[in-house]
Amino acid sequence: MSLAAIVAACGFPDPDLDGAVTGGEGGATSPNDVTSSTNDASADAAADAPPPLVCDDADCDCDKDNQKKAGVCGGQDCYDRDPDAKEGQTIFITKKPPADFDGDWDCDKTVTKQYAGNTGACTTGLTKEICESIKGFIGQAPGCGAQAEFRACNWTGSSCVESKRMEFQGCK
Ligand SMILES: [Ca+2]
Ligand SMILES: [Ca+2]
Repeated sequence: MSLAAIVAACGFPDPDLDGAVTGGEGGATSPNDVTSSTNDASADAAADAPPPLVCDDADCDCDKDNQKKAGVCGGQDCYDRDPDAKEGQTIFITKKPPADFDGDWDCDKTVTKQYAGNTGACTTGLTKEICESIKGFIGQAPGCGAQAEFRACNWTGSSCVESKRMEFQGCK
């Protein structure tokens, strides 16, 4: 009897075809690309690094630094979760290494810190050359990516003058 009616009542997929054109005319993003040129001299990208990449074991270059990872892939990249870590890295990296990485950013199997600690004072009577070579942390050298008080000596033409600042320890 009313079987057909029941099937009819239940069986219709809702043909909601009206919503085909959604969202209007391809959202034109504002061309006012405000590339802020506020010259921030203190914009050293240190401190908190982004979390390490999540990688597939089969991916031989997960961080896309153009070096295959060491081990199974036979490459030179000692840490394939961050493109800053690669063989031949020339600069000292001042961000904190991730928990599973020691800061050997150039993959030469040794963590080299950029600056030493217990740096000598900018005393009078130094030559220009020696004065300008004094640069380092005032106390103990902090760990990779950590910050501490830093001293640099500058030659003014006649004397050796100290400048202090907070500085991040670079490593490679
Ligand atoms: Ca890498
Ligand atoms: Ca190294």
